[in-house]
Amino acid sequence: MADVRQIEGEDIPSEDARFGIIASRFNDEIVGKLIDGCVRALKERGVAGRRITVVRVPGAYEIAFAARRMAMSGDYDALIALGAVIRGETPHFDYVAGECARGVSEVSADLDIPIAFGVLTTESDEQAEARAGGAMGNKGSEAALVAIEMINLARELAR
Ligand code: INI
Repeated sequence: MADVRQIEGEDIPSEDARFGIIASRFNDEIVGKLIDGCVRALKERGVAGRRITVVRVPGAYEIAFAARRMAMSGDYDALIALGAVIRGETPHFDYVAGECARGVSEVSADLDIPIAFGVLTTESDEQAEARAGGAMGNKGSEAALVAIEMINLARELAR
């Protein structure tokens, strides 16, 4: 590997990077923790609050629509999708979770913008809690780091 060219996005955000978070209200207790973890992780790495926008939507199914409008605005360098789809609560879990993921990746590809996917899809409340600041970490914070890295990578690859 020593003789190959490797390109990786840095984990330090550039001062001008702008982040848009789309977060669903369904399972708000969980999603609130994802938002807190995400915003905290961005701020800890030096991102100013004025460079972070949080848009709320009713459920995970609506995330892609808001993400598309935000991407179309040109106001963001990366988006972060946050939500919680819990199987125990819905017979249409697979539709909501599947369409959310499909919609978000379509927006990313169609509008050429990195989108970090921090939407939990779990079997139970307990599994979701564990990933929202519990034993399995905070997927909102992890998504923030992904967004930082992907903005830097996108800039590297655009050169
Ligand atoms: N939305 C979620 O974000 N998580 C869920 O677990 C969920 N369940 O259980 O149904 C859910 N449903 C709502 C859905 O996202 C839409 O808001 C709704 O279908 C209206 O379009």
